[in-house]
Amino acid sequence: MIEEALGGLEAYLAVAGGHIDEATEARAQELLRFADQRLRAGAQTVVALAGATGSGKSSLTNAISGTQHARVAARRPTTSSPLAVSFSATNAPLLDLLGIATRREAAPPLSGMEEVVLVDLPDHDSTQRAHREEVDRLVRLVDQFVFVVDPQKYADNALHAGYLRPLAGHREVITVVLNHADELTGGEPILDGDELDSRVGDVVAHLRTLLDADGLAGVPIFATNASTGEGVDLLRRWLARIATRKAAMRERLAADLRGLVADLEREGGRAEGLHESAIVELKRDVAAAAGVPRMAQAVRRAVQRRGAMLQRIGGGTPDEHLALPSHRVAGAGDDARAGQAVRRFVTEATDCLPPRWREEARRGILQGPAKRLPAAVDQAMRDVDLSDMEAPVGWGLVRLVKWMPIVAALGIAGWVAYQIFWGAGSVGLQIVTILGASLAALVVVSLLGDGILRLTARKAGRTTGRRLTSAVDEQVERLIVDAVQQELEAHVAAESALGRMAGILARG
Ligand SMILES: Nc1nc2c(ncn2[C@@H]2O[C@H](COP(=O)(O)OP(=O)(O)OP(=O)(O)O)[C@@H](O)[C@H]2O)c(=O)[nH]1
Ligand SMILES: [Mg+2]
Repeated sequence: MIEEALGGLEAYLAVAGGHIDEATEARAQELLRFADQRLRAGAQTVVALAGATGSGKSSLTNAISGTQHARVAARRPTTSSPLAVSFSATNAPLLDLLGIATRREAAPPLSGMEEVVLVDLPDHDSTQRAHREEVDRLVRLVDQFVFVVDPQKYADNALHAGYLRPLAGHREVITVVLNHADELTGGEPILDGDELDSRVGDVVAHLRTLLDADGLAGVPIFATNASTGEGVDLLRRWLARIATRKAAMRERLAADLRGLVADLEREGGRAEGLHESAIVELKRDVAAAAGVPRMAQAVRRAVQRRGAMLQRIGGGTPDEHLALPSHRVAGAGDDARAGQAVRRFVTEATDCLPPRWREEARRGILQGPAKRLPAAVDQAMRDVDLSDMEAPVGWGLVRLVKWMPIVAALGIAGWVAYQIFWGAGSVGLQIVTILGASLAALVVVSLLGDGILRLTARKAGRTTGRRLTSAVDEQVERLIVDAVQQELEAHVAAESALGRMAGILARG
C-alpha cells in the first residue's frame, strides 16, 4: 500500500514537478527519497524518546533495555547526541540513514523487543540549539515517538504547541509517558496492581484533556518511575506489541504522505479542460483582427465589379487582376486586438491551475507561441490559394446570358421577315407583339445576368472567407490552443495521480 502511494507521488511529481510551491515540492522529493531508503532498511521499529531535559528519557532508555548504556545525571542537560539501543544485531544501514552515530546493543528483555531500536534523544526544548535541531531532525524520521513528560512540565505550552500539536496527523505513532510519577505520590508506589494511584490518575486525566485539545485523542498514556522501573514493564510490553506488528514504519510514512497530500491538495487547482465556446471565440477574434471579413468582402466586390465588365457586349475577360487588399492593412492595431483576445483566452483557460503553475503557463505561452502568432497568421493567409477567384465559374454563365439579346433580336427579325413575306393578319398586332416580346427578353436577360453575377460574387466572398478562416484557425490551434491544452492535460494527470494517492492512503 505505501509502495503504491509512493508510486503515485512519483507519478505526480513527474508531471507537476517545477509547477508547484517550491518548498512543498522539495518536501515531496525528500519524502520520496527517504521512504525508498527507509523501506529498504527493514521493518524494525525505531522508537525515539523525546521530552524536556530531566524528564527522564535516558533513565527510561536504561529501564526499558535493562542496561546502563544511557548516561543519566543531575547536570542539565545531559544527553547531547542521540543514542540508539538495538535489541538485536545493530542495523547499520538503518542507523546510517537516521544519522545516529552512537549505537549500543542490549539483550531483548522481552520477546518481540528484537524488532525495537530505542533512541534516547537530547532535550527538545534545550537551551542548546544543536540539541533542538537534532531532535527536530529525528522527529521527522523515526517510526514511533514516546513523549516523556513529568508532573512539573506536562502542561508546558512549548511541548504542546511546539511539538504535539504539529504531530496531530501522526497520532497513530505517538505514545505519551508521565515519568517521575512517584513525585505525585510522595514516594509511595504509583501502581496498585494494574490500577494507577488516584493522584497519578488525576494528572493522567488532565494530561488526556490537553492531548485531546492537541488533536491527539486516543494516544496511549503510561505512568512510570524510571528510577525504580515501576510502570516500565507495561510500557515495554506496549512497545514490543507495536514492533511485532512491524507496521509502525509504514504507518509513519503513510502519515507523512497523508500530510503531504493534504498540502498538495491545498495548493489548489481544479482539473478542468478547455471550453469549446472559448476556442470558437478566440478563433473568431483572431480572424477578425487579421482582416478575414474585410478580405472576403473585398473579393466579393472585386468579382462583382470585374464581372460587370463581362456583361457589356464586346467586353472580354477583365485584364486587371483581382486586386486584394493587403493582409496587414491596420497592422499594429489589429495585432493588439488579436493579442488581447489571446491573453484573455490563455488567462481564463489557465485559471484552474495552481498559482505557480498558472503563472508559468501564462508566461510561457504569452511570451512564446503567442508572440509568433501574428507572423504565422500573416504567412498562412498569404499562402491561401485564391487564384480561382480570378475567373469564377459563374462568369461563364454571365458571358452566355449577355448574348441572349442578340439571339433574341435575330429570332425576332426572322419572325418579322416570315410574317412579311408569308404571313397574314394584322401588321399592327404583330408589331405590338414584337415590341412586347423584345422588352420582356431584355428585362429577363438583364435580371438574369445581374442575379448570376451577384450570386457568383457572394459565393466568391464566402469561399475566400472560409479558406482564410481555416488558415487562421490552424495557426491559432497550433500555437495557442495546443499549448494551453498541454498544460491542462498535465494538470489533470497530476490531479488524478494525487487523487489516486489520497484514495490509497485513505484505504490503508
Ligand atoms: N524520582 C524520579 N527521578 C527520576 C525519574 N526519572 C529520572 N529521574 C532522575 O531525573 C534526573 C534526570 O534524568 P535523565 O534520565 O538524565 O533525564 P533526561 O530526560 O535524559 O535529561 P536530558 O538528557 O538532559 O534531556 C536524573 O537524576 C534521574 O535519576 C523518576 O521517574 N523519578
Ligand atoms: Mg538524557
